[in-house]
This record gives sequence, structure tokens and C-alpha cells, in this order.
Amino acid sequence: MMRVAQPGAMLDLFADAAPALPAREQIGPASWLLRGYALPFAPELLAAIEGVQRAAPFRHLVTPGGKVMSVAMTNCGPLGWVSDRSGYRYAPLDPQSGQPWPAMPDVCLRLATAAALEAGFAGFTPDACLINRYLHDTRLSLHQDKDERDYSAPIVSVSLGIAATFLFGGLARSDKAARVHLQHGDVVVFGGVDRLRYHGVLPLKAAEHPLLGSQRINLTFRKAN
Ligand code: MD3
Ligand code: FE
Repeated sequence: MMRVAQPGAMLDLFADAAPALPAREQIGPASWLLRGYALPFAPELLAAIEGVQRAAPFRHLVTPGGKVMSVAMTNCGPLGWVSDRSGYRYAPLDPQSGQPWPAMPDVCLRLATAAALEAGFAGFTPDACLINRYLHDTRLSLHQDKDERDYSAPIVSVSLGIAATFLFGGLARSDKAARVHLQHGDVVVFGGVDRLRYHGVLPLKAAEHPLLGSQRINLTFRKAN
């Protein structure tokens, strides 16, 4: 369609362009999806994750019930989330090496703090970063994150690689879960009344991501202690 500028009106050169992505999309009363927020950090972030996994390789933890988790995990930062037959907890040492978890790379701290602020949580200082690796068919069944000391701090989640369907349930396991499509570079900040909502991830589809190949990596930044 041809347009002619009306007298006194500015011609809108962007009238037919796709609308700009909203900076934040609210997915819960205190939860925000920041689409693509991690993209500018991605090159530095991926290099940092490679360094972490060299020092603390991904491993499949065992639940207290004796099941091997399909998600492979590692951690960086002062505390790392671990699970074994005796329970779930945060620990300062990697049980596989007996060494402290790799330090939280500066790019991780910058990303987590800035994303939290964008969602209204000023002064977020994570002391734990759990790194989850999903391959084809890997899933994470509905659960609550309850091992942190203080639920007033948010959790910041960063998705990298193959897209996944995130399930966002309610405060009861049986509450109907909403589905949120999480793509490479998406960041979600969960806080306040949403902090104890059940959540999970549907089995990962088989796909190839140009940077990460056949995997999805999710970082969750937490204040554990
Ligand atoms: C909502 N990870 O590591 S991130 C987990 O994609 C975990 O790897 C998923 O659930 C993943 O515990 C989901 C999104 C997430 C993380 C923690 C939450 C959502 C949350 C804690 C409370 C509420
Ligand atoms: Fe979780």
C-alpha cells in the first residue's frame, strides 16, 4: 500500500515493520520473561561455561529415591546444588573432585544481576549457579526449588541452545501448568509469590543448534545461603 504523509502528520517509516519485542513479558505475578536478554552475553557466557565444565564436568546425580536424573548437572560459584541417596543440599565442594566448585565467572554475575534488576529485583547477588544440560529426550519432572535458605531472593534462569517447553505450575503439584517456550538467549526471573511454584521441562526434542549442537543448557542463579 502506498502512503502519503498527511499534512501535519509524521510519516511512520516503521508502520509495516514487525513490532519491537517487548522488553519484558510477565508470566506470573512476580515472574518476567526477558526474551533474548542473554544474547549479547552469549559468546562470553559460552566460553565461561566451557571453562566451568572442564573443571567440574557434567554428571548425572541420583535422587534420594535412587533414580538417576536424566538432566546432567554441574555448578559454579561458592555453593553448588547436589543430590544423592542422603538428600538434596547446597555444598561448597564438588563431591566428585573434593575441590571447591569453579568460581562464578564475572559474565555470569553481570548477566544475573542485570536481569534481576530488569525484573524489579535490585541487589541480587547469587552465590550458586546450577548448570543443567539437556540432550534429546531429557526432561525435568515437576518440582519445587526449596533448598535455598531465603525465598525472598529471585531465581534467574538463562536458556541456551535448543529450545524447550518450560512448565510453570502452581503452588500445588496438581495445579494446571502453563507452557512457556524458552529459546536460546531467553532469561526468566522468578520471584516473590512465584518462587515456590512447581515447574519442570518437557522432554527435549531432537534438534541442532548452530552454537550448541544437540543440547540445551540452562543456568539457574540462586541465593542459596
Ligand atoms: C520457578 N531448571 O534447575 S529453569 C532447576 O530449564 C530447574 O533447567 C529448569 O527447574 C531448567 O531447578 C527450569 C526455570 C526455573 C528455575 C527455578 C524456579 C523456574 C523456577 C524456581 C521457582 C519457580
Ligand atoms: Fe527448579
